[in-house]
Amino acid sequence: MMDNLHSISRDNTYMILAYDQGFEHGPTDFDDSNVDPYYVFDIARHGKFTAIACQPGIAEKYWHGDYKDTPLLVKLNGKTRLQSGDPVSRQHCSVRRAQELGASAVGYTIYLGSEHQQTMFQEFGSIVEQAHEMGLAAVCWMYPRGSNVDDEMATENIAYGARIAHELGADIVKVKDNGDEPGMHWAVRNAAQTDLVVAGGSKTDPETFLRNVERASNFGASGIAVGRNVWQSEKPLKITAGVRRILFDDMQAEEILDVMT
Ligand code: FBP
Repeated sequence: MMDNLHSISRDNTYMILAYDQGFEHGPTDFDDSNVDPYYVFDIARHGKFTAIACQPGIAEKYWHGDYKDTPLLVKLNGKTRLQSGDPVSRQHCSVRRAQELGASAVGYTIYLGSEHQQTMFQEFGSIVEQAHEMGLAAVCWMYPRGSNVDDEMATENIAYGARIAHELGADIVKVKDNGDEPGMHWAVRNAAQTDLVVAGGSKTDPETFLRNVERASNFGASGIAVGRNVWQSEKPLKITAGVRRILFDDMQAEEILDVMT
């Protein structure tokens, strides 16, 4: 395992807080509290997340002082919801800039099946090369999406994405979980030596969310990289404590929910 994978994981497990939704979705995801990056950085620190993922502008202005206790994962591309046609997300931040900001890892989203997938493969390929030269980990957000994709959540497409991320050299691949446990295990197998983590999705109730985290652990995911289910929660640190117990203490969602209620 490369050193920087160690620095964004604990016990070979990732608990990453994602905060790039302001770019991807816009202010509709935010309320009066979580619109403030400090609010989310506080959750990352006090909740003992193993890394925080954000865009470079946020990292530059907010990741300082005690917030640096949480390792930094800088996203190098992004697209908005004000974009039509097959999805493409181009690199807007260099690996060098991410390193200067203090990142341990860099992230990049690929839309598998988009007419523009080759552009994203090429950009991510160069990112992997540069990141590894600089000792940074390369994380691939891999989402099947576009005119060639009938079902973004089909097991076959998720597993295909996991494999491509592995073959492109990603250290970590982040995918959505479609709830099909054997199918997701197949995706883990296809990711092979690339660690697979799951995204959280739009906010659901704590019970469903914690059961999803438990399922991810069961099918062999190396952790999670979630956002809205934590920082949109009324009790973000309580939900985070539950996630930690599942990921690091092998507790069942059931046991945690008993204590939580
Ligand atoms: P959530 O846990 O809030 O779903 O975040 C995971 C994530 O991958 C974010 O990093 C990203 O902004 C978002 O989902 C993109 O998802 P989509 O493109 O499906 O809206």
